Amino acid sequence: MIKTALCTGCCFGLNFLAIAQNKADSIKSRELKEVVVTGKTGLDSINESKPLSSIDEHLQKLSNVNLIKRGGYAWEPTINNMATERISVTIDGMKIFCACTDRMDPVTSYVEILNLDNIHVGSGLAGNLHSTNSIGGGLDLKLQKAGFHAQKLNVTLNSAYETNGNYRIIGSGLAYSSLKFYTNAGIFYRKSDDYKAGDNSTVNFSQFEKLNMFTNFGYRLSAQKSIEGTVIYDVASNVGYPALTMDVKSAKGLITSLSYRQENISEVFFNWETKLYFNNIIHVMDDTKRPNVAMHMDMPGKSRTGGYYSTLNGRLGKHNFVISHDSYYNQSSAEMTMYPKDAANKPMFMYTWPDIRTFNTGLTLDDRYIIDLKNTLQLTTKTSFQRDGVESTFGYNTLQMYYPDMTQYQNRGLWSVSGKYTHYLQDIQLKAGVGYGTRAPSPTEAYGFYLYNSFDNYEYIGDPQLKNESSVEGNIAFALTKPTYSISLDGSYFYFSNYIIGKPNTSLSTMTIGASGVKVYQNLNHATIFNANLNTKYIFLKYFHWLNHLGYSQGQDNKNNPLPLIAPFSYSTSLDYVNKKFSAGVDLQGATKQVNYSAEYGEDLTPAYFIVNTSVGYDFIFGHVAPTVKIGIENVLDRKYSTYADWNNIPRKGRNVYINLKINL
Ligand SMILES: [Cu+2]
Repeated sequence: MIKTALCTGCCFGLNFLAIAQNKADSIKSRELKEVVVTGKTGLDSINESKPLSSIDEHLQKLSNVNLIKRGGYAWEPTINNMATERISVTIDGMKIFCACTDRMDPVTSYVEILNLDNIHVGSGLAGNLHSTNSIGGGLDLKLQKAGFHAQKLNVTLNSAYETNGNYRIIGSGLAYSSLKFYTNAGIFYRKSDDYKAGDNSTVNFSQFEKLNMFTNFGYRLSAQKSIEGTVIYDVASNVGYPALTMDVKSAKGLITSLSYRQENISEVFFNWETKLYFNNIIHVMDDTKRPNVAMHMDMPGKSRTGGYYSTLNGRLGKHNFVISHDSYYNQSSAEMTMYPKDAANKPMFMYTWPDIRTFNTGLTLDDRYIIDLKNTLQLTTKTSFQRDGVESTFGYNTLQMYYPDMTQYQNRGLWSVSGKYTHYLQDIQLKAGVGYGTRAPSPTEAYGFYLYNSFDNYEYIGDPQLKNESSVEGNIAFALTKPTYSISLDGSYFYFSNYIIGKPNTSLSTMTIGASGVKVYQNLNHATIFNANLNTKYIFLKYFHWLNHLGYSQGQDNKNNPLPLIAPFSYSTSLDYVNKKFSAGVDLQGATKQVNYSAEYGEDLTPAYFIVNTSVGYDFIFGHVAPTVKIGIENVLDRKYSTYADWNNIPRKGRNVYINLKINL
């Protein structure tokens, strides 16, 4: 159902079929282009053990993606051990920014798995053509499009139940295609109570509820011209965050776009797409259900983004190129009102994001030069201009007390350049790349005001005068693909200058009761992050697939101390039996002890763990109706564990039995 595309410009880790495809395609230079762009490959419904898993559950299977968890819902994705401020997450190329100062609402939380055709994961500086301000990589969530084909209507009904948390999922999707018009539409609902950890203890405040409505349409104006549109409305309500001190009353996202597309424009230009988009995110936090709240707080946040991009694809001789221009304007604001217990005292009001405005406009050039059948060279560069500041006079005056010579708005120039060389030698593919890129401080890093971080128990203040962070990246990858087995190894190294991170400032006093102190974002002279992945696959007795993954990462600051939230050595192995209608699998996932943790940022030693999961699936056919049933047990051994990425060590789910049902009508 959902496919995962991994930019082969970065890492091989995910799927060996992609590499095999690359190999086959390398024979014809024309097809090579298409493969290198997205390395598109699939985890189709029969091969996926849990088709109605959340996007988060799906993402965590990917080689260089991890997820930071603060509860049962809306996990924060990281790429190459870099989180929201260093990566780009887009929906069909649209920029969307979270409305929560506590990172409760990553962009991935506003879509549903059934909305998606595939997820494009790009590693590093050249990760995603639509990304801005990203160093670690980009996730582009590609929406389902029925497309202009012969007339066809497809309706699916989906339902799932999970025992742990009494988790219910129901949804329906529709896809209609014709030569003139197509549409996709869907409605999806999830609701879970508190889940239980491995020792059968309930993790309080881990409940959630989510409703998602989605539609996409396309209309063909002529043989080569078409318009397309998207509307997504997503509401999460009563979402608990057991790792944080607050929950969410409601998180609403409205995401819209309209685009114009023209194909086969001339001999040189074959595709031109221009998209206008607007999205509005409204986030309301809630602490009224928590016991023993020292001081009740109201903390609403909102984020609105309007933007456009125009992308032209062309081919000239041995050059396959993309020219893209994009602009966006974002308004992020969040506030906090504290109500003292003694009603005689007045409520205190603060702008935590003082109506922050960001305008960014940039030009991307990408060229893939096919030197010959065995060698290609790709060069990508992006130059952008950014103007950001605080629109609220109240917020500006407050920040000025800390930075007397700050200006209300400021301009920044950003750029990145990267190159990648690929060599094909029979069954072997070799890649080597280098790059340099910069990013502007995020709204929190530049203008955040007394944002409490429950991880290290500090309050954070931004610095509008931070320098841009920059990084040099080097990466290599090797892949060997044979009909029955494959091996791939990849590594990336980032050397940061002016790395942005919060450091304690003892001259400032805290506002939150019980906080350890105040940290201010600063530029560290340098920092490094290293990632390596090994993947193997072996197919035997025709139907058995044995996959293995090993991952290792390291991150250090300028004093060789560990950076926070860097994954320890991790491993997974899975054995699947896949025969036309029947599939079954067992897998084991684990990590070693997190030795290199950052005590300074609130981390402690995370013990080693492993868990075992198992599943079976069958595709039935009853006349015109084709139900697919998947049943599985997660954490079969009911282990109580948490990983390095679990905020405040909240334990993960204990044993969970699930059933997924999908009916094609
Ligand atoms: Cu929030």
